[in-house]
Amino acid sequence: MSVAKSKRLFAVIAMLTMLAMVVTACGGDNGADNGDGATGDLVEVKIGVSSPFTGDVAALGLGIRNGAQLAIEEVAPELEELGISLSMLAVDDAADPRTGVNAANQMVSDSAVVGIVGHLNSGVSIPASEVYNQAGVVQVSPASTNPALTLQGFENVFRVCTIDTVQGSFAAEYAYDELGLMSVAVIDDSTAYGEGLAAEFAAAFEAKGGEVVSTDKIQVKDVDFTALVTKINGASPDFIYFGGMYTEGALISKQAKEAGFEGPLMGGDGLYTQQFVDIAGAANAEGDFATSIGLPLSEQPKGQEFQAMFEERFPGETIEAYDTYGYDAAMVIIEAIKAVAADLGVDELTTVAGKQAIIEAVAATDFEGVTGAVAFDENGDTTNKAVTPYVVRDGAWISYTD
Ligand code: ABU
Repeated sequence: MSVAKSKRLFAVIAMLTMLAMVVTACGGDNGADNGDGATGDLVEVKIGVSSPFTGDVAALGLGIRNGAQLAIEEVAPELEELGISLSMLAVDDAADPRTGVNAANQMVSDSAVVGIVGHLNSGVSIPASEVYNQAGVVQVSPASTNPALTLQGFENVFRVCTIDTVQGSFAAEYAYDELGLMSVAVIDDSTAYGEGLAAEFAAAFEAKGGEVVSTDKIQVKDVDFTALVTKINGASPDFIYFGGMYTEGALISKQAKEAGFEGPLMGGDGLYTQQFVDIAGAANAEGDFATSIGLPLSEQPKGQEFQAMFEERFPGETIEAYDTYGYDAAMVIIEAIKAVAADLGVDELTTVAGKQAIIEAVAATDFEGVTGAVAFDENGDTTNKAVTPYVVRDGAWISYTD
């Protein structure tokens, strides 16, 4: 390990002792706050982080928090030199729109919060974005892929993940051209994400010449898909496309295979976690496909560096699909904090003008993140449109090109 790397890791470990006292596992106000907006001579600044820390999709949500936490802990010593005490305010949104809006209100009511990393679910990010817009606080989603999020005309809303228009058409092209799959049963989970992705996929698949034999809706938390998979089996499509998250997707795969369906199930980034394989059972999931945003960790420009930091900080934990996006989303806000501190002074950071300047600095983002180049278009969408196909082989997701 290089001297520079050792020093960096040492700085991270030293910060842990301090931040462990203010960062808890499942939400609540994690920032050191003495009530007057200052910590000693330092100006107290917080980044809000909200995603599901509990519930069925907590694996992905906790990964986002881990990534953001790594970024905040990494730069905190540098910001302290500038007169800024930076901490994380982590609030569980439970993947629920109403809980997410409450989380958003809780975070923006703390005047030290100058930016939000969140949320995972598009169905949470979209209503919560109204709260951030009203409060004049920047939101950078690491994972919400529904196009509508950034089409609301809100200048404060950004995301570092690409969108489902890109992901859905990529999946359709991939299934039809690369995998030679010609007919599909489409299912979605009735959420903003699942509905949007399934519709994008189906339209693109039909445009290629593929046949959509059926379209069905399920609800999040449904567990019995017997009637649905029996109906799909009767139509004998080449595969099932599911727009939704891994919990329901895995159960559909399991029940379809157990009912004798021989084709694969395919879905989007909401399936790309080992949890999908574990819930479906490795034998049932074998050969299933998912697309996910960006590049595999091993191909992300700073993926190996991130992995080393992660394993040091969270020993025994798994890096999930959005951890590096949570890290880059936090870094987007951190870079903006630094720019505004230099332009206006640290005392302005938590004012209305300071938060507006942070929004403007985020819009001008241009740096090399862990996931690749980070910059935004006029809507606040990332300019990085990479999507990767994955397949389950021997009980684990691998990049399909491996
Ligand atoms: N992008 C997958 C999961 C999150 C969402 O967009 O709802």
